[in-house]
Amino acid sequence: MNYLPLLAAVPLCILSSFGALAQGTLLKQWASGVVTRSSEYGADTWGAKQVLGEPNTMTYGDNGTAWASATRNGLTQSITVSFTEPVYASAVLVRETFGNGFVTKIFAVDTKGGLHQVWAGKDKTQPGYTVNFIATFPKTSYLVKAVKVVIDPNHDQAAYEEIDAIQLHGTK
Ligand SMILES: [Ca+2]
Repeated sequence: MNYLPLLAAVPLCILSSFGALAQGTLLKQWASGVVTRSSEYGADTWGAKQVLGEPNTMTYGDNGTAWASATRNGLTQSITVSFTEPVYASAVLVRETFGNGFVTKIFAVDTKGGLHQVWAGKDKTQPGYTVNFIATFPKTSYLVKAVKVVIDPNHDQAAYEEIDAIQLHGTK
């Protein structure tokens, strides 16, 4: 019996494991730019730019430090935000701060501008608290530079559906 192939295979396995670690480090980025939005309640407070950067809305409720659409209820709304480092994406975090439970779809935007739906479903986030809703999906085979979050403004008829921050999870 020849043991040589087995012995030779061991160092290769170790090497490839280390390689995977180096390339597979999960990067978590807060949104850095607004690409577009369906509407916004204001240009400054409640404006689309309020989703950029780290969270700064710490209490549940109608806060001008989060994005709100122009009307409390009505047509489907969306916001598209970009990130500094394109990544192979595996999750999107949406920080919900009012009217929680409203995310219906998430699209990834590849580096050529192509739109890919990566998540659709029931957002079970409960109202009353600021909550990080995290949508996970199989890692994309393409680099993602932006995401489009689609929301249902009619989820809470008594509230605006507000987003404080959006974070993209992925590997370089
Ligand atoms: Ca509403």
